[in-house]
Amino acid sequence: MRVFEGGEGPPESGRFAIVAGRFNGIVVNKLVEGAASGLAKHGVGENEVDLIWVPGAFEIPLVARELAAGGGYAAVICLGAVIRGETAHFEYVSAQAAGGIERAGMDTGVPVIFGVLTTETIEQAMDRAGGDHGNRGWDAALAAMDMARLMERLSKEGLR
Ligand code: INI
Repeated sequence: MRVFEGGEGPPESGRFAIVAGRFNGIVVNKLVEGAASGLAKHGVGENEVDLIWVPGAFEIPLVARELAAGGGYAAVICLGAVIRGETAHFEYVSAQAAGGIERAGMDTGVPVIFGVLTTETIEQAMDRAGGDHGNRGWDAALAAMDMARLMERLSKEGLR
């Protein structure tokens, strides 16, 4: 049996994009910091990372898709914070973000990573943005490198 997995560290080549929603910026800034340090600690140079801000999580999918389709990125990392306590349209914003981010990856064949927090309260969001429950931005960066490496490997093997 042949087994394939991405593993740790960056791919041999390829840049990374981070698409971040400005809404709930106090949380999302921490996610961006987590993602940037996750990439840096694994040897991705600062010049190999582009950070693109959009108004909120609702706008992430469009930009993620465009970047995945045409930007030459190994992976696109989507970061945002949708907090139920703050909005009546939580369901719409979170569902659009999740579905659109998934579609961006499926449409383009480029890993598009879901690092959007969907929580009940701002406290829960802060816990997951460098607080007691780690940093989802860091986790998203690791998933991006893992998937980028896996795709590179599958390409080399002629499996995609
Ligand atoms: N955007 C978020 O990223 N998080 C939220 O919690 C949120 N709330 O609460 O509404 C939110 N709304 C803005 C939305 O993403 C769009 O930017 C806006 O609707 C314009 O299209």
